[in-house]
Amino acid sequence: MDQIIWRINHLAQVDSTNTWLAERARAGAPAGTVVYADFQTQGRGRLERSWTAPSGSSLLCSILLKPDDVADDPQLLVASVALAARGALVRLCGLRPDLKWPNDLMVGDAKIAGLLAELVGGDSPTVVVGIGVNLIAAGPAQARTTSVLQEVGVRVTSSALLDIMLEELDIRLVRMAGFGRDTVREEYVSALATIGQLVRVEHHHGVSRGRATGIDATGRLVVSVDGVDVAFASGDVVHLRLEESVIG
Ligand code: BT5
Repeated sequence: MDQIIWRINHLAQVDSTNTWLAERARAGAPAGTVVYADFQTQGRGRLERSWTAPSGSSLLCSILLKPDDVADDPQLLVASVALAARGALVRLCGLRPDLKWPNDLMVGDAKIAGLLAELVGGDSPTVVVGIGVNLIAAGPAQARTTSVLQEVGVRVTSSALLDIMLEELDIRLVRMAGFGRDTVREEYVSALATIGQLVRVEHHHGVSRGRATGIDATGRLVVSVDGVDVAFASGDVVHLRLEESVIG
């Protein structure tokens, strides 16, 4: 695969970088179009939740990918972005967050980054992958969150993180398009703090509990529920170890 050409747009303010980029995608923007903003007035999380960050405190960006160009596997594609962000943080400041399935970046039980992937309609499959990384301020007080500054005392700028993250993403997209897909999957498994944990999975059909045992070939979380392996393509995961240790 040819290396993607990144076309980077910078905005002082936008409603949501994902919304902005989805509109550009519908108007024909090519794979590799990227937008990052200093502030979002309507930053979005998954399932209609919101993502909030003070102006200039975070990397708030979205990346346009066309899976036919790079892979036909959305979950591993999104994981590639999460792993790229993690790889960039390691390079820039030595911070190595764990991943929590599907794609949160965590330091211990505090969330430092979240990802939102959205399929955009059109002739060819098009995915907008958004990521918010807390750099100099943590998230809302009601959630357990942290920032790079809080963890390692380093002020990383959003443009520096974006540049290195795209370099790291290049490496993984090339792997995904060739024979390196297993390497990406292995990196995902080794970064996921979820594997081996007792978990509660909140999904479309209800709630399941069990031990997370791995990731299948397409990136779904495999959980042993009452002795039966169940694969989840989406959902919210709670790691129960911490809750249980509080309960006793
Ligand atoms: C996510 O959703 O974690 C996906 C977040 C994606 C944000 C990026 S920013 C650039 C791009 N443009 C967008 O509009 N969105 C993407 P979810 O797993 O649903 O988590 C949402 C929850 O995280 C909220 O309900 C809060 O509890 C918490 N939260 C909100 N802001 C946060 C922050 N800055 N840091 C940590 N947690 C936060």
